[in-house]
Amino acid sequence: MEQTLVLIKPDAVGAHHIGDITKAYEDAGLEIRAMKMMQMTDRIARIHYAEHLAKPFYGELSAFMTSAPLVAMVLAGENAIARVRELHGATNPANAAEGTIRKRFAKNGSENAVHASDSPESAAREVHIFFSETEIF
Ligand code: FUP
Repeated sequence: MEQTLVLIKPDAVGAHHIGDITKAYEDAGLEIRAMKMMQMTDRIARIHYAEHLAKPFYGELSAFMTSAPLVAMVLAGENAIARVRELHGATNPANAAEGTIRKRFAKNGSENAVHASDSPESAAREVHIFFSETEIF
């Protein structure tokens, strides 16, 4: 079964939406294979967001992601990568479809509640930034 890396970002953790967001995944039939609360460090941010390091918004993105705890998860299911991104909706909640997690819980296009891997290659890379093989069930 396909696996994907999800982060419930500091804004959604701070707004007490861990349960709502986790329920949306379970209601959609996705399986939680690993889960932990942690605080992202600058080093983890540089590795996780390597493709955005040179972008003008990187400083703001990194400051936000390291500001407070997040919840990291590995979700599994048929087409999990695409299905989770569909459940999340567009990056900016202003463009996200009704009922999606970002429409329901994101503040704006930067503090946008959740992250999910966008391809099998990024899922394989990102899962192992946050979890070792023995932490994934
Ligand atoms: P997504 O795949 O939906 O997480 O979106 P991107 O990979 O395009 O962007 C990664 C993260 O960078 C987003 F979650 C939010 C942040 N971002 C900004 O803060 N400002 C921008 O202008 C674009 C993205």
